Amino acid sequence: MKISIDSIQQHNEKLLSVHQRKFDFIKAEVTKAESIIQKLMEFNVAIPSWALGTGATRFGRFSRGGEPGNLEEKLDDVGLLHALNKSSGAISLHIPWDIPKDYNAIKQQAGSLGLRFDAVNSNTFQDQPGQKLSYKFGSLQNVDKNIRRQAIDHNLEVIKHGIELGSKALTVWLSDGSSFPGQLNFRNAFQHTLEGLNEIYASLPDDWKLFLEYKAFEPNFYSMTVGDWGQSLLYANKLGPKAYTLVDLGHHLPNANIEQIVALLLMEGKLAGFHFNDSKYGDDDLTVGSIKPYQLFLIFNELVDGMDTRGLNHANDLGWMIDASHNVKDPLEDLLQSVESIMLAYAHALLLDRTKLNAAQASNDVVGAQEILQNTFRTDVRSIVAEARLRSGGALDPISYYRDMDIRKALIIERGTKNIATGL
Ligand code: AFD
Ligand code: MN
Ligand code: MN
Repeated sequence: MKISIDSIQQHNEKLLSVHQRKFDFIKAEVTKAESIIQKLMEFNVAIPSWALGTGATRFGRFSRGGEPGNLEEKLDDVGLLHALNKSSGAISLHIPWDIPKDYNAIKQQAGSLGLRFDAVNSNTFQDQPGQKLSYKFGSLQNVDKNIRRQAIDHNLEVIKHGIELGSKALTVWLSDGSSFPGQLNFRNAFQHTLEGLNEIYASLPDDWKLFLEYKAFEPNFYSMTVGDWGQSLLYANKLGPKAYTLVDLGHHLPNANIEQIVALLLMEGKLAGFHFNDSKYGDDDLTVGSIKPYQLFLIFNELVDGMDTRGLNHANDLGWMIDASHNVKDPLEDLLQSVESIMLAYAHALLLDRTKLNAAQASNDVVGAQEILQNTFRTDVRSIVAEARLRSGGALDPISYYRDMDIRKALIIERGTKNIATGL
C-alpha cells in the first residue's frame, strides 16, 4: 500500500484555503513563525517497530486487522506515516523480534520510503524459543554467570545487526529487579549489571551511543535494577562518554517532575533522548499528549532551553522516539496523533520568549513566569505545524487523509485480519 503524491496534493487542495486563513493569522501574531517552521521541518521522531500492531493488557488483545506480519510490512507502515506527516522518517528495531533476513534489501526498502534506522533495542526481558537459559530471575544482574554471559552476548549480537543497518545507538532496557524483599542483593545486582554493561559498552563502535533506559516498576514490583534516572545516570557515568540516560515518559512514579529530570540530565550532557508516550498511572503507553499535554510542553521547554545552552542540534543530537502501545485505537492513527502532539509541544517551546522568562525568573516574578508559559501554551500553533508539513510534501490533515482513503481497510484487504505484529 503506497500513498501517491497526487492524492496528497488533492487532499491538500481541498483544505488549503482554510489552512491559509489560519496560518496568515498566526503569522501576523508571532514574529518567529518562519524560523519555527524551519526547525519543525528538520525534526523527526522514530517509530518503534513493536508499536505498529495492536497492543494488549494481560487481560486480552483486540486486533482490528491489517497488522504488519513481518519487518517489510512494518517498514511499509512507517513509510505510510512518514508520507503523511513527513516527521516519522526513522524506525527503531527490537531484536530478536525484527531480525532482517537480507540487510541490503531492507536498507533499500527503507531508503525508498525515506526512512533511516534509529537505535536498536535488545531484549533480555523475555525467553525466546530455543533459548538455553532463562531470564526469569534477571539477565545482566543474574546470580548465574552463564545467564549474564548469554545476556551480554545477545546485546553484542544486537549491535552487529545495528551496524549492518546503519544504526548509531543501542538502547538497553532491563526488566531486571526483584519482586519481593530479600530476593536480591542490591549491590551485587548493581555490580553484575555494571560489569555486563561495561562489556557491551566496550564493543560499541566509536560513533555509537549506549542509551540506558530506567523504569520504576514492572515487571518487577519490589525493586528494579535500573529503577530511576539516578541509577541510570550512575551507570552511565561509570561507563563513559558514550553512555547516556534514556527517559521514557511512562517510567516514573506518579507525579515525578520529568521536566526537572530532563533539565539536569541535559546540563550534565547525559540525556540520551526520549521514549514518548503519555500516562495517567504508570507505564500506560498511551498516545503522546493525550493526558498531560501541558507537561509535554514543559518538558520541551527544558529541552529547547538545555539544547540551545549546550549548542546541540535539536534534530540530531538526541534520540527522539515514540514508545507506545495501542489497545483500543488503530495503531497508525494513534502514532499520527502522537507525532502531532510532539510537534505541537516542540513548536510551543520554540515560540516561548526565553528572554522574557529569564527576566521574570531573575526578578522572582512568579505570576509573570506563569503568564509567559501559559500564554505560549494557549497559542494555537496547529497551523504552523501544518504549514511545516505542507512545505515538506505531507498532508495538511494526516488523520482525515487516512480516514478518507480508508487505509486500514486497504491494509486488511492486503494482509488479512489474522496477522499479528511481533512486539508487546
Ligand atoms: C518497555 C520499555 C522499553 C522496551 C519496551 C519493549 O519501555 O522501551 O524496549 O517496553 O516493548 O516497557
Ligand atoms: Mn521505553
Ligand atoms: Mn515502557
